[in-house]
This record gives sequence, C-alpha cells and structure tokens, in this order.
Amino acid sequence: MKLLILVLAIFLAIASASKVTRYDNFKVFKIRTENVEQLRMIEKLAADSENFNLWHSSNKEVHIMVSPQKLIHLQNYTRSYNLPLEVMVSNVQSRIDAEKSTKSTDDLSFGWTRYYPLSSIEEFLDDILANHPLVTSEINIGTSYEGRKIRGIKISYKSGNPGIFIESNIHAREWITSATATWLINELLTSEDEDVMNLAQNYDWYIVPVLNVDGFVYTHETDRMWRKTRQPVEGSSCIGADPNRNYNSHWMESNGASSNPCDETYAGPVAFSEPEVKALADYVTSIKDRINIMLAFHSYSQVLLSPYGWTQEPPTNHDDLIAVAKAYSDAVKALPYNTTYTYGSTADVMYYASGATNDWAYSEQGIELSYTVEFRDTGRYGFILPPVQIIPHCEDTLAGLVALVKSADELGYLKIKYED
Ligand code: 0X9
Ligand code: ZN
Ligand code: ZN
Repeated sequence: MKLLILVLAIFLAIASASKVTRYDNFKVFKIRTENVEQLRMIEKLAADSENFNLWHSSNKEVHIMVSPQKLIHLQNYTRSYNLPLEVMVSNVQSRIDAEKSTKSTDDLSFGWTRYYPLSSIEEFLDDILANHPLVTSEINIGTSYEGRKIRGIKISYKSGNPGIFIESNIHAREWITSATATWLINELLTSEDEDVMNLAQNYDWYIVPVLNVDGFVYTHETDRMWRKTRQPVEGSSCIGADPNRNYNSHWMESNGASSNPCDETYAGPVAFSEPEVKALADYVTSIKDRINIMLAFHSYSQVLLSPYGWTQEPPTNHDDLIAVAKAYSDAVKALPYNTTYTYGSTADVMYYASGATNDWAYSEQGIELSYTVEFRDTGRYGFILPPVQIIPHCEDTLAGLVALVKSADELGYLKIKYED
C-alpha cells in the first residue's frame, strides 16, 4: 500500500510538472475601436483570464486572444457594438508549435535562428565573457523571486565613455527582446563595420538580456503567453505583478496600472515589491551618472515611446526626445526591410501606464534620453515573431541605434556626467 501511494505521488508530481498550457484553437482578433468607451468595453473581457488575454491595446485598435469556448461570446459582443472582428492569429497553438519546430543548424551554438532558453543565454554570456575578457565584465544585478541570478554584461573599451543601458525581457513573453539584446552584444564585440565599432568603442554598454528570469523560464516551460513576474500575491490566487508598472515613479498614479492581482497590469502591492525590478533599480541608481541613455526593450508595435506614461503633460526636452526617436525611425526605414517605426510620448501614442522603466529612469535618475522600444511586428504574429525574422529585426535595431546615438550626440546628450 505504501509503495502504491509513493508511486502515485511520484506520478502526480511528474504530471503536474509537465502541465503545459496549450492554446489549441485560441484565436487573436484585431478590433478597431472608435472611442475609449469601446476600448474599455473590450478590455473588460480580459478580466476572464482563462478565456481572454489582451495582446495589445492602443487608442486605435485592440488585439485580444480568445479561447474556442468564448469565441461565440466575443462575436456576439462585438456585433452588438457594431465592431468588425479581423482575425490576426487563427490558431495560437500552431504558431507556438511553428516557433519551436524551426529547422535550425544552431541547436547547440548560439546563432539567432531560433529562440533559446535561459540556460543557453547564460552559456552565451559565459562564452562572451571568456572570449573578450579585456573589454567585457559581468554584471550581477541580483536574484529573482525564485532564486535565479539576474545577469548582464558591461562592454567598455576605454575609460571616460558615456553609457547606454539596455533593459530587456522585463515582460516574459517578449522573446524577441532578449534575442536582440544577445545579438547586439555579439555584434558590438565582433563587427568590423565602422559605425558599429564606433558604437562599441566610444560608449559603455550595460545590457541585461533577461530581467524577468522567472517569467522567461515559465514561458519556455509552462505558458508561452506569460507576461508578469512569478511572485505569489498575498491574499490572491493570482500570481505575479507587471514589472513594468512596479517602478517607484508615480506608482499607481494613472489608470494604466491595476490594483487587481489578477490583471496583466497589476502594479504589485507596493512599488518595488518585485525583486527583479528592485535589483535593476538599485543597480542603475548605483551607476546613474554613467548612464546617458536608457532603453527598455519590449514587443510588439514598432514604436519608440518617450516619457511620460502617467500623464500627457510633455517633459521639458520632449522635442529632443522626438527628434532622437525620429532619427532611429528614419534609419530603420532606410534598410531594405522597409520597417516602419512610429514614435511619440507613451500616454499620447499608446496608453496611460505608470511605474514603467523609462519614466523611472527619466524622472528619478535624471537620464534624459529614455525610451521604451516596442519591437516587431505590428500585429501579424505579435509576441510569437517567427524565428526567420530574428536577424532581420536585429539589423533594424542596430541601424536604429547607430542613428539614435549619433542624433543624441549632436543634441549634446552624450557628455560625461561622472569623474573617474
Ligand atoms: O504596457 C507596457 O508595459 C508596454 N507595452 S507592452 O505591450 N510591451 O506591455 C509599454 C510601456 C510604455 N512605457 C511607459 N509607460 N512609460
Ligand atoms: Zn506623481
Ligand atoms: Zn512589454
């Protein structure tokens, strides 16, 4: 009998450990809304998180994922408001399967033809540190809720450089962000292109490819569409907070952050409740004089978002923020991929959102050029960007960065603020 119970217990443990969330016949719809009332109406559906999930929302359109069970409900609902439904993804699970099964020659080595798990990204960082010991050093910003190390890399060819900080994959499901961050690291260290060598040698780069390590592992092992952290919330059965609402800058001040633990934009019980966010904030605070530009990598929408997210009031250097974003956008547009990036202040072009990285860096750390960069695409594949697009997208990003830094320099934003 004891043996039977033991066998049963082991079986149950294995069964629950391998419980992967499936999205068979889940669809994503694009709904163009005409006003905020309609937008709020659609957003309300997402409270039923078993059946709905908001992929994107702006003042123009909403992308919402729906389970096969609630498809009719969504159809009736939108019909009653006269809102046409456009299919964006017809079966989310087949997109997830396609993303995984890509035939790839670099299963063992890092080659950006597929998305890699955290362990591979860490090996990549180890290799980079071993192969470029004179110009790289490890950044260890802290530990996640589940006890994982949050690692990054500093690239510095000489002393006296202005600095650029890149925060990436704070949202777990936005895999293209860490793919891009790692590609950039490699490019900065190996490219022979003159513009790229100039970027590498004349600026200090601080890059954290995966900030939300727990959430990232969870998207690889359990639920591809997870966004938040993985820290349980006291008094709730829902897990995690939106780390990009958790910074201590006008925390919970706009209606773009939620106090409901079950919402995707739950701001956490207090600012900096999430250890990953606190770790990044403490690290940046300790070197803030060395940082001239802060970039937070996200997906998707192809837009550069400047402060603020919590108010439509423009910051003092709004015009410069826009000019620098335009330089990025123009440079990307000039590449053969013809990718269009728009730009504007967060509250203007996207939606209200408080407690985000870029506002915190701007307002609380005095980093005057601070952006959220929303990567590819604009709503064909959304978060599940096909692996064949990784390298083209990375090339877009590098061209954008070259132009962004050049423009920032011309406008006087890259003077050193520290003494060695
Ligand atoms: O909502 C977010 O956190 C970001 N979009 S995402 O789809 N990647 O989740 C936008 C954040 C905008 N930045 C500020 N609020 N400052
Ligand atoms: Zn305030
Ligand atoms: Zn994001």
